[in-house]
Amino acid sequence: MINLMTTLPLASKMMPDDYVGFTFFVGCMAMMAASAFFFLSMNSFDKKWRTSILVSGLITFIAAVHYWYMRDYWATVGESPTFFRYVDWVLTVPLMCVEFFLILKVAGAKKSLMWRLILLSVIMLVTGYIGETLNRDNAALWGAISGAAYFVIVYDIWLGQAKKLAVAAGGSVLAAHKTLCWFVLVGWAIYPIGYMAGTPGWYDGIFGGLNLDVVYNIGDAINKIGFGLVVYNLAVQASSNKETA
Ligand SMILES: *C/C=C(C)/C=C/C=C(C)/C=C/C1=C(C)CCCC1(C)C
Repeated sequence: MINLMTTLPLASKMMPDDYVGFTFFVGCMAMMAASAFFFLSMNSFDKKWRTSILVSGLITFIAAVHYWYMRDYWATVGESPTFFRYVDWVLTVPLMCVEFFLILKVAGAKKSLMWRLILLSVIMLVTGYIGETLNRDNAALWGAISGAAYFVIVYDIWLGQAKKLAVAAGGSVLAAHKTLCWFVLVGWAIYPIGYMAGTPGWYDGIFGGLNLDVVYNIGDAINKIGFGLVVYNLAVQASSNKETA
């Protein structure tokens, strides 16, 4: 028993210069803290905002669990945890699409808008996964297909149906929608940079010096926690204004 304990350490050694491992570790803790924050604050809001806050918490909680695995995978195997990464995304990005829908429901958003965004996000992620793993030789092509789906999402929320609903809702819903749109346009654009840093293609000379995991981990912290805080802020505003919107 004593022997087992000494040969199977509870934590893998963390090298002081392992900045990739460091971002996995800090990312894991940040996601856990954010989840606790969203879950515990949930019941202080009007009923119609609770589901939105719950979804914010689910997004960071699912990420926290995946970061736990990714941190461990990186520490023991020493490779990019691509599989866990994409399972995390394929669960959390559709939930972000749900979040857009929940916010715009007050203006009469239909489920079809939500499913359209979810479908586009799944296309974006599956093609990205194929480019990173199964068909790396054509990574640039898969990345371009993924990018096309990404642009349709950007169009839908900035100029399409979602935008019209946000304008109809007005007030703090419109303001929150706009901020979330910026997250998708600028915050989500971090991911293709990580992809180009980690896959072979015409872009090698531009992004080759960056580390894919560090870029993805920074993107996740900004987009999952920041996105959730925008929704939290909307709930605070709308609950205190007693807006009818
Ligand atoms: C919480 C996780 C989020 C918000 C992940 C978002 C991921 C993307 C927006 C990924 C996009 C990609 C492209 C637009 C092209 C290259 C392949 C991807 C999948 C990295």
